[in-house]
Amino acid sequence: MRIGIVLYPTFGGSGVVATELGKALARNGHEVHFISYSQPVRMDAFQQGVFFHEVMVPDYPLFDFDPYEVALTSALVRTALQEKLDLIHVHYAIPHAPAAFMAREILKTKGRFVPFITTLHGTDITLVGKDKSYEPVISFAINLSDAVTAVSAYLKEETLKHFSITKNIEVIYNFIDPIAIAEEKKECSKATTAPNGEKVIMHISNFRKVKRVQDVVQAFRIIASKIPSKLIMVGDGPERNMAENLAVDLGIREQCMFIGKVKNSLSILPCADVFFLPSASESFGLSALEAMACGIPVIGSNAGGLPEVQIHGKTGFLSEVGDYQDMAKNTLKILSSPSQYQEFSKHCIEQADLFRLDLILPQYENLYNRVFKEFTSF
Ligand code: GMT
Repeated sequence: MRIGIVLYPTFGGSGVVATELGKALARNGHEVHFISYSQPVRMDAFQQGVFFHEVMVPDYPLFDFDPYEVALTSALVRTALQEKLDLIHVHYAIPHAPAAFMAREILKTKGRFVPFITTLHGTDITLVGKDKSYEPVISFAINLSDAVTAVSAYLKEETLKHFSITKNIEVIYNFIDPIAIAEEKKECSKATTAPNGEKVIMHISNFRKVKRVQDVVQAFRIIASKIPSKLIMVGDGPERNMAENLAVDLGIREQCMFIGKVKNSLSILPCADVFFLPSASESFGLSALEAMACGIPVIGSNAGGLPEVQIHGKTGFLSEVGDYQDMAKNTLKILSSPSQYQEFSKHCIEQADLFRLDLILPQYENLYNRVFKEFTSF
């Protein structure tokens, strides 16, 4: 098949999932065309069957706000015609689903029938999509998609709760690629991050409010007061300064490393002993899954889709949102004995194995085939 994939090219989970999905589809013989405003971060080397089309938004002094959706729609129409796309798959509803809807309708007027699938990732529903400024358009674009998927059962329920949805939403979980993990694992050396054998607590995110990075720092203070440890904070975003200042105020700044954005989190994850994801809401928690695949137990919040990914008491622990004291207590429990830690680590690898790429990829391929057949049979 010739598939167009629309995505955010940045470090966020939806972009990572979309890029890894596209690369895997190309390895399976499909032709994949990524369409975005810049090259996806995880699309870093030439790969047979993978193409990138940059959406250019022309500068014009009249515009206070660049009409990205219009430029994206035009790019979709152009790419679909030139590359003879069979199907378009958009990741993150805003503004990708409305643009794909518009492109599909324009293509119809040109005698080309190109269905589109929308994958909901999280904040496109739970934070941004719900906002009244976007809701009517998002509801419409979801209902008029040729198929809709959500990355967790929680996200599906949230979508049904907050929008008037007439379309069936299928759950297709996020995935990990064991081959990529094995390759990246070689990159990281604990000798540099924890030279004196300290335990390493790690958090990776875009440092938005929803990630509650302050809870990571607060919990770390308690952990560090009991065992020699280091905190590695990976990523960047609006809450980074606050977290760094908090570390200073708590007198633990020396034990914390704020390293900023890392292109591929898999390259640093194996340096961790415990991974923290205390979000206020998390539709899936791809970074937690990646940590588990590396055998790293997860301390998280009992929020959103996280309980669908990790098992409380087996692959880590889930606490109530904001209860950093409980999170610290649970971390110390995991780290209290090497044999206990090994048990958690083993369960993490087993649990992450249920989300292997080779189990998830056919679900997308089946969906593509079904949608393509249904759409072209009219
Ligand atoms: O985590 C973020 O804020 C980024 C966001 C994105 O769309 O890039 O992540 C969302 O999609 C990921 C991939 O499906 C999920 O693993 C994350 O849980 C989800 N984030 C939230 O729901 C906050």
